Parts: sequence; C-alpha cells; structure tokens
Amino acid sequence: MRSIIIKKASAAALSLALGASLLAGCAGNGDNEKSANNQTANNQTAATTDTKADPFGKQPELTVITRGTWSNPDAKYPDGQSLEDNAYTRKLKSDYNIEIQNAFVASDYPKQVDLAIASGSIPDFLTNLTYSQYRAIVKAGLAMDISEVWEKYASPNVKKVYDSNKELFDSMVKQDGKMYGIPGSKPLVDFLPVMWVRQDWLDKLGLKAPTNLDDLATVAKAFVEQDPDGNGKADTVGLVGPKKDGKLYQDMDDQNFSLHFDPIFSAFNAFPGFWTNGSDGKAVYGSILPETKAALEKLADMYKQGLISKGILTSNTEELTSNNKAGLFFGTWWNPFTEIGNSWRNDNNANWQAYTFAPGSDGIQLAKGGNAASQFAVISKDAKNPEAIIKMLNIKTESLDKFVSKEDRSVLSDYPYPFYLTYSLADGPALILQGAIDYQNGKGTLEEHHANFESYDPGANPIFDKLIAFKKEPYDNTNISAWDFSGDKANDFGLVYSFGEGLRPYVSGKFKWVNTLTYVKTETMDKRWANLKKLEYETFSKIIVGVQPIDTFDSFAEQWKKEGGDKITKEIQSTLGQ
Ligand SMILES: [Ca+2]
Repeated sequence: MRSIIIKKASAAALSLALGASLLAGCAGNGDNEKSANNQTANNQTAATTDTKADPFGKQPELTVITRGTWSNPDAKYPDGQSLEDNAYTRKLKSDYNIEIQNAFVASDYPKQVDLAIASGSIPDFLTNLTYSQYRAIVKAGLAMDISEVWEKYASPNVKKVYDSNKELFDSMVKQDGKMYGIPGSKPLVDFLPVMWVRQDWLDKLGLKAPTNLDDLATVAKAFVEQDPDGNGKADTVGLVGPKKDGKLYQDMDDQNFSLHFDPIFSAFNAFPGFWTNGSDGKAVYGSILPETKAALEKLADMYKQGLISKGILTSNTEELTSNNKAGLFFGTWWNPFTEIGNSWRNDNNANWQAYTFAPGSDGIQLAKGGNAASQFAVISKDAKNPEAIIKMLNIKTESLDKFVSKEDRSVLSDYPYPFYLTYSLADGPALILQGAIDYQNGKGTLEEHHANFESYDPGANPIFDKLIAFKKEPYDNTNISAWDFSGDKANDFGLVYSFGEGLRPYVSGKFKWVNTLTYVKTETMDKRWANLKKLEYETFSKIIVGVQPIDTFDSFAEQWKKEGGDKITKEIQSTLGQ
C-alpha cells in the first residue's frame, strides 16, 4: 500500500530536475559539437553521421533497440494497447524514429538477466539491474563505455540529476575514467530521519520537542505517565519502536522506512549496518564497534524504563500512532501518507510536527545517507545506436506529463516504459516546499514559480499550488491549525502535509550525511551475509528488550568476525584499495 501511494504522490517530484529548460537542451551548441563529432569512436555510428548532437533529435533512420523487461500479468492496458505496442512506444516511433523490441519479457526479470549475463549476450540495453548484476555485466566485458555518448547526448537536465550526486555515482559506474552504466537515483530527502512529535501533547504537558537524549527520555516518560490524550487512562506509550518485520536501523540494503532508532544510534556516533572508517583508517563494519554497543545499552535502558513501546519487531507498532496512543517516533518525510494521516483522520487536532533530532552540541543531526543509486542501466557494447538509448532517458527525465496522457501514464509509468529508471534530483521533492516558502515570503510571483517548475517538471506545479492553497497565515506557523484541510481538501492530507510539513526538517533543519564507504557485495558476502545479518539483528533486538545482557555484544562481535566477518572486512578493504 505504502509504496504505491508514495509512487503516485511523488511521481511528479521524483522526476524533478532543476534549472535548465528543455529548450536549452534542444538548442545545442552546434560548432563545438560538430568538431567533437569528428573525433568520436567509430562504434557510435549515428553520432558520427549527425551534424550535431541533439539530445531530443529524431533519429535520421528508424532505429531498432532491443531490451529485456519485466512482465506484469495484472497490468490493464487501454484498448488497443499492450506491453509491445502502447502510447509510449508509438510516441517513440513517430516522434523519435525509435522502435523498441523486447528481447525477453519475464516476470522473473532478475533471473533472466542473470541467464543473459551467463550466456555472454545481453540486449541493447537493460534497466533495473542490481549493483551486483551491473558489475557482473562490466566484468564479463558486455557493457559499453558510454563516456562519450553520455557527454554528447545526455540532456542538461539528465546531467543535472547525475551531478546532484556526482561523487557517489562516479564511484559506482566509472572505472579508470570510463563510464559503464547509468545509475538510477533517488532523492536524498527519502533518507533523512524525521522525528515526528505530537506538539499538542507537548504543549499540554508544558514540554518542548526534545533536542537531546535526556529530553527525549523526559518526553517519552511524560507521554507514558501524564495522560497526554486526557482520557483518564494510562493507555499511551513513549517512543514507538520498529514494527513487525521492521528494522532497528537503516543499512546498506534497506532504507527509507518508518519506525527505527537511527537518530539514537547516531547520537552515539554509531552507524550500524554501514562500513565506516576504523581508527587505523581502514574500513570496518559499524555494527561491531563500541559506539554501537553504547547505543544499544542506552536503548536497553530506555526499554527497561518503559520509554519505548512494547512488542518491537513483533507487533503492529504503527497502529499506536494511527490510533493516537503515541506521540513520538522516528520516521520519514512521507509519514502523513501512512500512520500520521490515519492519526489525523481519527483526531483532526492531532498536531504532528516534524523535526531533526540533533543531540550534539553543534545542533547538527548526523544522518545515514541512503543508497541513492540502487538500480542501474547498461548499454551493450554491441549496441549500434547508444545515442537513441540515451535519448529515451532524456525523454523520460523531461517528465512523463509532457509525453503521454494521464490515462496512459497510469498503466505504463513503471517497467513497461521503454527506459524505466528512477532518475531524480537529489533535492527533488524539497524544491517544491522551498518554492512555496519563497512565494509566501514574497519572493517571486505565482507566474514565475509556475514557469520555473514548468521548465523542468510540470508535475510539480499541482503540488506547489496545493501547498499555497492549503496553508493559512501566518505562514511561519506550521501547526496543524494553520493548515486548511476542510471538505475535499481532506483527501489531499497525505500529499500536502508530507510536502508541507514532513519536508521541513530537510529544508530548514541542520544535518550532515554520513555515508557507508561502499555498497559493494563481496564473494564471501554472497555466502555469509544473510546469516551474519540475522545474527546481528537478533542479538541487538534481544539486547534492547532485555532478553540478553549488554555484554552479549562482545561475544556477538567475536562470533561475527569468526563466521566470515573478518574475511569480508578484508575483501571490502581490498575493493577500496586498502
Ligand atoms: Ca490516556
């Protein structure tokens, strides 16, 4: 449910690309590119025959491109359309002279990709690859070095998205200066932990939003003991813990979820699940470090004191929030789509406010950076027209809205799309809130803001317009009472409150990203990582709920090292050139 809602809500925002207009991309730079053309590699046939490189130019001749893609047996296409023949494929053919042929269509797409790699032959391009698959394709010599064709044909907005997270992307898709893949990219806003607090409960009890661990404990204790909901019963909890099948913290594989303890770990400078720099300067696994032990000890103490909800990782703890039995949790900017929306529907006065939680003296939250590049696309070394494939990414990035009708978009915006890859600016969604704040502060006219968004993503404007229309004066008051969700506007609560309030910590809070040193999976990880992770999460969970004492951490760390952890650490260090 959640992922579908988020996908719809953020569809516009997710493709945001800042700044340059479509026209700037089309205008090109004739003379420079012409001379560059003369020097291009001879495998880029069309590139060498073009008089100028136009990121949106129609191919001079019908260009057939092969790909592999997912099949979705549940997809319902408009009349006369299918996976092979639809609004997108028709548009590509009529306007760009590009014809898509599916080399394979599979519900087990990842497996078919693996088989193609093993056979030594891949279609002209593949999208939605895992990093392991991407690396296997490069290692097998099947990927094209797209450095030149990218430089020449990627549109300005496509390049802006890449540049918005350049360091990470370079580290993942470039070797010896050659570029072998295109990283899908998610907005960084998804990864910032947001502390959601019931401000009305704080006000009632004469408390402030916590800014350090002691305050956090004070607020949690008051929420448990002082009847913040005023019903005369001891029926509320403190900090809401991870839900059933949830996780204690974000790691290399799993990010952007609600109900975790990351801000408490980072308060101890602990980054479990990440590779970090050890005291010797070499990579070390964060979960076995003393800082993680210290954070676990704190969590176990809080749990023992009854400050954390019972049943963590075993019950539907999110319902505590939905049912207004909780007023404090660590989540994400989009929680108004889920439990905060439910809470508000049950109580229109529930005044959830979003904060960073920065317990350090500098007031800066250390936030685990998420894997903004978790899916990849490659172009085959044998592809005859790599420029046509780059054009497909350009077209997608310039927004689906300009390309096909809303009806067609609803069934075709995922994998059937000829170049499906999440490809969004690092700050994407936050730009909409920033735009609204600027406008409310008198910076720019409505027309100027509309024109700005229109230039790179018309889908941003309806959200921007709603933020403006729903916000009541005074504009710097963010309480629920300063928003209008009356009548039909209630239907947009999730969207407007996520963009208008959930993104506020990202826009105006202070935080610093802490990234894992690598997302690489080594050979021994393939064999051992699942077991080691299980050991880690089970041990930590038991320590927090007091089933095992904190000293269990030390034996865990030893066992982790012996059962493959040491070997994996050496492999990781090796991949990092250490
Ligand atoms: Ca109560």
